[in-house]
Amino acid sequence: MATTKTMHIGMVCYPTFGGSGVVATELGKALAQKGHQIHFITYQQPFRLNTFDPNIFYHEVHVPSYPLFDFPPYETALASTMVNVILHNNLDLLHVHYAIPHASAAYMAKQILKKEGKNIPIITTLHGTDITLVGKDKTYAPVVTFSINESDAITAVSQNLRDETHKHFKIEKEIEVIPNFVDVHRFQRKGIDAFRKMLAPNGEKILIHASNFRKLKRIPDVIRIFKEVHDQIPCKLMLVGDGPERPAAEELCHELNLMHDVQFAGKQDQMEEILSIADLFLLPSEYESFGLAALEAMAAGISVITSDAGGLSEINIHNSTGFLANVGDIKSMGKYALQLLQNDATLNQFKVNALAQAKKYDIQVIVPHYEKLYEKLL
Ligand code: GMT
Repeated sequence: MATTKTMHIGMVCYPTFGGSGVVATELGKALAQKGHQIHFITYQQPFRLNTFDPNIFYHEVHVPSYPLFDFPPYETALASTMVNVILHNNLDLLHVHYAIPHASAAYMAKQILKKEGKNIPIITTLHGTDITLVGKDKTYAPVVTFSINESDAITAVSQNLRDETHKHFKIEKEIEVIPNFVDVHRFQRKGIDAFRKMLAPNGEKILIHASNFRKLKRIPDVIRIFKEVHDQIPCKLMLVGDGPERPAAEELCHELNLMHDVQFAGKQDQMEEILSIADLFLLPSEYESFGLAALEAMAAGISVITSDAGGLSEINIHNSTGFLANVGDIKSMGKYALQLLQNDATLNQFKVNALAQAKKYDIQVIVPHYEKLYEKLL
């Protein structure tokens, strides 16, 4: 879509491995390619911000330490950096991803800029745990509610997250659903046969899971689903990512005598290459507002087996792109996995369906919704 005006946009996100940072970075990169000037404001270079683009700028938030501070005031440093970046680069708007503490820091920056005679529209995109886990905790809830309501526009990444937000907070504004997206072209299967053969030299099926290994991802379920499959057919499991649940996951693999067929790949940023060798993606999470990792797998033409929590049923279509089961229903998920892996014709049809579904969430389809929203605000 051709836009009428080139915009100068501030993009605020968490830079670490996690869906919200991925979405913010990929959105910024896509907008930069369309000619907009994008200014990332965060405490560390976002991990997917790995290519040079003359339209992309990165401003690091420094939090000076001082012996008095047991808790360095990141939010204050962030708000001040926002003010400086907005003024020095004449930004048109500020888009913050993940409410805490980005929406409240943005509110503070907006008020400071108002005194300078500059009005800066704030867009807050809600991603999931900022609402469902952390945000509704009463330690944060009053500030989260206030700063979301003070945003000029609010978006949520799924209908489920919009509903959850209304359920837990008194939101007076409309929340627009703009779903997450994926660059389908980039995720097209690369068919790196040598890589596949290294992991599965005897033609074993490859199952894969990728996450930040937090409790909510239910890594033990991933391993136990794999065990159900492994008991029946030769297969391998690739676990991508790292986080607090990893030691327990390794222990469980030893306990179930699976270690020789499980690979812990650690944190990886070339997901498209890794996904291209897999047959089936597992995401049995306790909750996912959206499940970007599953969408990326589908874009690589991989069928997915997920729980039915949160917004997962909005992207994974039962008995078409993959299967859904209740959270914790390892037996059903194992049965569904076998149903696909033991029948190549069905598996191939599901893969085709998964890719077709991912195309509905292609970057080219979704990014214009953000541009339209920005233009409306300006
Ligand atoms: O899932 C995580 O642990 C990371 C988290 C984040 O904030 O980065 O992901 C959330 O945002 C992603 C992008 O919008 C969604 O795809 C994930 O489903 C969502 N995670 C949860 O809701 C648990």
